Amino acid sequence: MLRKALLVLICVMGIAACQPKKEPINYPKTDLAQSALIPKPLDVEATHSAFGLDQATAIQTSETDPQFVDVGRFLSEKIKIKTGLDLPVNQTDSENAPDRLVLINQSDSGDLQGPESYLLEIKNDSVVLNAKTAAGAFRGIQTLRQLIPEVTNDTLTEHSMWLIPSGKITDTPKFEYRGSMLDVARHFFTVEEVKKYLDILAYYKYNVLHLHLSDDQGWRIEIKSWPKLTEVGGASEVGGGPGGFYTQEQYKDLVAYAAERHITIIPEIDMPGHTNAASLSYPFLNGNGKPLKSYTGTRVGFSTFDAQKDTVYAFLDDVIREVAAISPGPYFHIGGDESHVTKKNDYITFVERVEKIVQKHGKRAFGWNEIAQGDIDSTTVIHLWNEPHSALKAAKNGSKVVLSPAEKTYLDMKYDSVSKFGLTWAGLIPVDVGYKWDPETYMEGLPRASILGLEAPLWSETISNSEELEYLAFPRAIGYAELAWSAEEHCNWEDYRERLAKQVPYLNSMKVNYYPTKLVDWEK
Ligand code: TNX
Repeated sequence: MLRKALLVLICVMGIAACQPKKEPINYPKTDLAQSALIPKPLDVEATHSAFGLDQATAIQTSETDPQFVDVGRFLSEKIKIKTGLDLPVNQTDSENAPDRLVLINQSDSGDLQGPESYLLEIKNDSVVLNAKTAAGAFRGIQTLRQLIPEVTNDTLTEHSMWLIPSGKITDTPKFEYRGSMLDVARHFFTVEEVKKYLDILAYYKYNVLHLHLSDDQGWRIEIKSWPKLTEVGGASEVGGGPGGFYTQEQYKDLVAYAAERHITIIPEIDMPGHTNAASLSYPFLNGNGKPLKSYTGTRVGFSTFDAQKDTVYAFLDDVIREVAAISPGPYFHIGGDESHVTKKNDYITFVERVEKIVQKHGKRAFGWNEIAQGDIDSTTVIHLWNEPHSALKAAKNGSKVVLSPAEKTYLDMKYDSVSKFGLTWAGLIPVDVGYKWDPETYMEGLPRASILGLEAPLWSETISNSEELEYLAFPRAIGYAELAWSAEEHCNWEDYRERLAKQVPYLNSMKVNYYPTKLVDWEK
């Protein structure tokens, strides 16, 4: 392996030594700083030449961490889809030395600030990506993917060559948590639909997908010890459709697919309210004293678990144990929102007991801001959506806060009065309004150190398939990717809207049904 590494090094330092008499390529002038990268990187230095990606290019990765090899393979696959080039990964040998190399190195350089930081150096004959972790390398290759042009320049050589502008990019995220949420409870979304959403999130450097797995209208995750949750509770959705659920195998497949993209899935079982489907499956859970019926409307706040029964907590111990066992991420979201028919004392008792169950199963609890009414642990994360004062209270006690203010980040709010899908209770959120705010100063009095990150939730009362999901999510989710990653001084609407316009080829290649807002001059 050492010999191979040495060979690669020699090749990079002097391609001429390995490949005698190759004419140097006369690269045109470029400007890396003008590239339409989203999220905008921390620092970009252009060197005004180019790297020529072509069939004589090979990918070489660190091999000590197998995840770096996976990153190399992921890049090769995406290059193949975009250009048709089939670049070998870690197959360099002396007879077949490549002309140009993409190197993906594990590095401990002090220039790399955090686990997701990366340095990308693009020269004539090499692209060198350095990162401390495979997650950092994965974020770096998204930048590289975005830099590969749609069109080739075949006037330079007799074959097709994709010119990548040269220079150096130093990049690191603003927030460690950059998420979106998908409500698969109001309407069910299939494994394939969720995978497509994950693909697009990964391209814009998201690292969390929060799945809202249960609500009044449906229960979406198989629980082996309580099978009626999906048999009964999974068979409905808003509007009377068939519903659906993920088997544990399917959920594990989603978790693994997300992990390949360095995205963590955070499961949410919403409680004690939003629980009609669970109580319909097992009526002893019900605490609202009313007869149970399947619910396919869109009202909230009418259901509750019985917070005083030990059997309810024994049930929840099973549910949390089973879901936690197939969710490798650090968090378990317990919901906690809009429990309007749970008595305040019962609500507090409930949250405090469930938080302990989550911890017993090795996870940190996470909940909508209402849970701060309880005496919650400082390791529990508060998910702000509508009540800044409760998030502030929890932050004072040491909790981290994830920001999802409805008026700014709710992907299910309509863009404007003619939007086809969406709700309006938190206001209209046109693409510029969703982008033009500063998450670091949004909540007065909340110290920067208390902010874990940003999440854009997509509730699904008004949408039921990928096309409708994409209409609401895009392009807004691309803007939240930038607000969550890029330094505040780089978040500039005029500059962003030009870069957003240039996402059309990618969005079209993915067949994304984005909303073509008139606020952006979309590239034809
Ligand atoms: C409020 S935000 C809810 C959801 C709805 C959403 C619709 C939150 C924690 N609860 O139950 O689906 O509004 O926009």
